[in-house]
Parts: sequence; C-alpha cells; structure tokens
Amino acid sequence: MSDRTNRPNIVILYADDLGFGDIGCYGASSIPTPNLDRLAAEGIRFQQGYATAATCTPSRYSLLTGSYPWRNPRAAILAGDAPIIIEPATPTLPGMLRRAGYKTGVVGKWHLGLGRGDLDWNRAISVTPNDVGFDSSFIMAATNDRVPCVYVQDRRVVGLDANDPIEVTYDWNKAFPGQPTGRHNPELLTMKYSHGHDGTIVNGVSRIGHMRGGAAARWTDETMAEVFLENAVRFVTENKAGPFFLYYAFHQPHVPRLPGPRFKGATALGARGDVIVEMDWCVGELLRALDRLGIRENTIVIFSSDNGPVLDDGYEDRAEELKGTHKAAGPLRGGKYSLFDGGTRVPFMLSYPGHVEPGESQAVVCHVDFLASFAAMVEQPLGANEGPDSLNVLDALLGRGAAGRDELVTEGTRAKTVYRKGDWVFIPPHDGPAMNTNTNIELGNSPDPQLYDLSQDIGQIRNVAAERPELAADMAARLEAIRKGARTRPE
Ligand code: NG6
Ligand code: CA
Repeated sequence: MSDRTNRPNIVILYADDLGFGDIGCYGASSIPTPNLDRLAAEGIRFQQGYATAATCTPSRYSLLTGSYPWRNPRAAILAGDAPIIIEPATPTLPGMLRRAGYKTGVVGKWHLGLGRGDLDWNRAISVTPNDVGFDSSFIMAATNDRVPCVYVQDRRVVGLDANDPIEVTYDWNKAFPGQPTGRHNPELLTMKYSHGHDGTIVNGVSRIGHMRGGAAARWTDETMAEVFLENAVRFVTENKAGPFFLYYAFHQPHVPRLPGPRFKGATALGARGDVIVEMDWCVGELLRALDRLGIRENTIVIFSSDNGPVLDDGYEDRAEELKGTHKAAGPLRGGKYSLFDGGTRVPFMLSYPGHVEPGESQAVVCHVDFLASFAAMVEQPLGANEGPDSLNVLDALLGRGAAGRDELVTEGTRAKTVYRKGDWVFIPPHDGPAMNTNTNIELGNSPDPQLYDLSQDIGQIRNVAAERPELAADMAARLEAIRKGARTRPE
C-alpha cells in the first residue's frame, strides 16, 4: 500500500439518545464507562460538539450528507417501512470516501428508510445503504422499538424462512388479526409501555407498528449488542489492509433497554445505565480489535451521539425513578426533542493516537462537518451541490488549535430551528407545548423569542432577548436567510 498518512481509517461510533452528561469522561459518576474514558484520555474531548437535530433521522441524515436536515422535508423520525430519504444520486460521506479508495461499511441502526415505496421484506431490497455509498451493511431498518424486528444484511433480511414471509404495517386498521399486541394483550408483556409502543409484541415487548411472520428472523434484544459488535469486528478485520470507513451505530441507550445478562445490574440506575455500560463494552471490544489488528495508530476513532437524552421514552423501565443524582444532559437544559442545547449538544470525541494531542476543545463542531472535513483530509474536491452545509473544520477536529464553526443551525423536532452564533443562541418563537409531559422534557417552544449567552449561562436559564433586541433581531434575520438559501458552505 502506498503512503497512507492522508488516508487513515475512519471509524464513527454513534450512540442513540446518549446525553452530554451520560458517560464518565463527561462527568457521569454513577455509570462506569472505562473504555470511553480511555478513548477520551487518548484523544480530544469536545465540549461544544453538536448533532444537527434533537432526533435520530434528521441528525443521521446530516452526518451522512453534509446537509441540514430541514432542507429535506422527509428528514423526520421515520416509520420502519419508510422509503429511503437519501436519493442514490446524493453525495454522501461514505460515497466521497469510496471515491478516495476507502472500503465503506455500516453496522447498527439505520433509520433513514429502505426501498422506494416498493419495500418487500421477503425479496432483495431495491434501495439500501449499499446504494448511498456503503460497500456493505448490517443494520436494523429503523429503531429497536419499531417493526420489523429483524436484521438486514446488504439487501436481505437475515435468517428469513421463505415459508414464513414478513408483512409489516403501521396502520392500526390493517393490524394483523391474531397477532398479539401490547394494546390488546398486555398480559403477554415482559416490559410494559408507558406511552405509544402498543403494537406487535416481539420478544415480550410491544413495538411501534405491526408485523407478522419472520419468526426465525426476529431479533432478541438481549443479544443485539453482540450481533452488531461481531459484524463491526468482522468488517474491520476483513478490511484491515485499509483504508476503511466504518459507521457503527449503536442501538443503546434507546428504548426498549434490554441489556445482555452480563450487564444487567451493572449500575444502580436500572436498564438505562446498564445499556450504557454495555455500549461502553462494545466500544472497548472494537478498540481492542483495532489494537489486535495492529491498525489502531492508523485509525481515527470518533464517538458521538445522534441526539440528547430521554429517560421515559415510552416504556416502564424505571429510568426516571432510579436516576438518583445522575444528570443525563449534564449542565444543559432540555434533552431529546428539545430546542435547548440538551437536544443537540452531545458527547463528541476524536482519537488518532500519535497524530492528535489529547486534550479538551471548546471549538464548535458538528456532525454535518464530517463530509467537508474528511474530504479535505483525503483531498477530494466537493462539487457545488455536495454537502451544502458541511464546513471544513478538520484542524479543529484534529485539535490543531483552530476555532470550529462560527455559526450553526440546529433543529428540535419537525424542522423547528435554532441559531447559534459565537456564544449566543437564538430560539425564535415556536408553536407547541413548552413541555412534553410524556417524556418530561422541556421542548423549548415559546411564543416569545429567546436569547441566551452560553458563555455565561450554559443552562439557558436567563433569556436576554428583551435586553438585547438588536442582537435578537439580527440573529432572527440571519436564521431566516439561511433557511431560505441553498447552502451555507462557501464556494
Ligand atoms: C417517538 C417514539 C420514541 C422514539 C422516537 C424516535 C412514541 C410515543 N415515541 O415517536 O419512543 O422511538 O420516536 O427516536 O412512539 S429516535 O432516536 O429514533 O429519533
Ligand atoms: Ca436517537
């Protein structure tokens, strides 16, 4: 292999609903995460690293396309049978890296849709991650609380018996007669739901949506961590000659939280703490595989989360009751679904042993920037339509003293946006409740404009919009201009 210094392997480890305060290296004292803490000690820990959105689909859409999610009206939490929202012609992070000679793979949670409205789980799936830049994929289609509860490898459901075909619907009127549901057969549940989640029962847990068939292919939640880990380790092993890009998207700590038996009781926080420990173990195993293969020093490993934390996201797993003094969002206000920083500011670390000085960084960086930053690293020019909001912040990502972004747009839910400039955050008036009573999360909706100075007020307690009307108006205007414009990446 020729000189590889500009083309290290890249691994993105991506948690699901992990908050800014959920792991040891970000201040958690009641959830042991030694592997992530080691990753932090060997690399850069960003204090101001962001997802573009406070929910999964939009956030992942940005990570892979370098585009703000609200540019695509379909980039909202998807059903498990939704069509893909990344058009095969769209330039993507894995597609760009493939052009540069990388082998690319995704393992874990997908949640960006499959097929083109022609989805038949019993045949080769027409459009999958393999059509948007990945050479291989081993995924769950959507979330662990949505049907179908099966793995998909490349184009096929894994372990499907042709005599027991899978049918899926998200319409209660078309629910399959005779298939037990949480709503009608609560006596069959091993974990009760608290809101939503009253569809088909799989593995004792009722899900969102309905499925029939595919008995042999159904996953067991308790072994999901191992199944994904095995596939991630296989990918790096098979591609150890490099360069490779692995997007390893964990299902933890998203609901339903069902750790493997070894991790049950690992914390005093109940299932939510335990699955975070389990995820940390997966991180450790993957790092050990890289060490074993002798490629750790030639691999950039990034760890982050798709959105902020939620304790009760629809199942009675006692996360709220057992949380003790644990603060999942750390000092931040709000959480998953929220317009406040707790929705989008997440753990964000990068390690590249021997190349990157360990430390802490205050640079503002965002997942949307991976495309332009890594394109710069591997010297791939970006076309005019590529990654419209992706900025080259490579120096900041590698800790080379550089500032990151000066401005950033984030979204709560449903394309409701927030504008950050320097240390200031402006939240325009948004319709909707201030609080979601099911999840017990402050959403940040208010009829009044909100302006916060994060340098003084990380918890977004003091709204100074009325004291600084000019600044608020300028920020409102800039946000509006960005929402109307086609791109924010400079030519
Ligand atoms: C919500 C679900 C929630 C979770 C979320 C998606 C209900 C009541 N709530 O609609 O449990 O699945 O969607 O989470 O059904 S995400 O991390 O993939 O965005
Ligand atoms: Ca999520």
